[in-house]
Amino acid sequence: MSGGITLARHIMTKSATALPVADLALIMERIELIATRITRELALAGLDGLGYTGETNVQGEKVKKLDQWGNKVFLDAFEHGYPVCSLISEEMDEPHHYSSNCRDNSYCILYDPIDGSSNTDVNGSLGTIFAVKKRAPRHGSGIDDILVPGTKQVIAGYILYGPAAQLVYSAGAGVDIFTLDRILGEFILWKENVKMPPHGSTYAVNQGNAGKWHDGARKFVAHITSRKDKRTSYSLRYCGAFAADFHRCLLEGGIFMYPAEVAEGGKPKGKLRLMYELAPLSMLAEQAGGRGSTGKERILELAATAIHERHPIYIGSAEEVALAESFNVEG
Ligand code: P6P
Repeated sequence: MSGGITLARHIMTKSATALPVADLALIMERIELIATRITRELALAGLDGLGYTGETNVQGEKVKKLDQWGNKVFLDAFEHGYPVCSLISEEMDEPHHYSSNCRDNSYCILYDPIDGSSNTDVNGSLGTIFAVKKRAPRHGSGIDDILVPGTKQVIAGYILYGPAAQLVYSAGAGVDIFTLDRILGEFILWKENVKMPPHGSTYAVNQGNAGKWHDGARKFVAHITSRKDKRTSYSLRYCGAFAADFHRCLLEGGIFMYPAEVAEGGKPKGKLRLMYELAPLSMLAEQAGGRGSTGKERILELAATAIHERHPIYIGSAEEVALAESFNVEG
């Protein structure tokens, strides 16, 4: 047990963070509020049946009421969320700005409020994924200062809503994990400076799409499941929520992949979004000693040209990601 070290208390002990600890504390206090509100809602969602709205989001995906509600939880929290002045969300076509929060040291938060929302209906795990980037002084109404590589992220994290609600984040000084004590209503330190095992024994992918991938991706999966020895006998673990599947890699090693689909009617860039899914989790992977790759290049070096752009992803233990790259998984 960590002796009940709260998130706020732990932040005060952080050093060598990518942003001033005072700004980190202000931002993470809002994240903690959001996480607590979503945890409470999910506990009831199964009763309220927060199913589909009948609309589709910018991704052309059916929007669940929960996705829209989760986005509003962020908008409400950051309306009084100085020093964050801009929000970019999977659920909004365009960025949202709170000019009253703009100062020389203001930030943009990029997020997927409810990741894996289709799991709601089957009481499965879901996540919230977020990243924070510093805005340029006097940045104006454009977002060129946000369309920069993931190496410029100052905070990255996710909340995993599973049997327990856990908040995982890094501000550039290691990865720390907190578990929600629902009685206290506080996130309590569970593990600090978490390191990802150099290799694991599971892989996570929607194998139903294998026929659409590059041949190298199929060959990679065939290799790690060819049962010749322990290192080619991986088990498939895939739950349909990126944060949940990544969390397994963080703690036990292994790899998560969502390849490009080059076959007719496939998703040519894969499904997951760079700015608020791949870049934050790749920062966490690297902070924990793992890697995040497109199959060809380091995710954190990619600068988005559009806020909802997608890329293929191979993320997890350093050895598995390197092995995948050696199979030319993306052609
Ligand atoms: P598929 C959820 O919709 C999500 O964005 C990720 O959380 C998850 O890893 C992936 O898509 C699942 O996609 O195509 O396997 O249903």
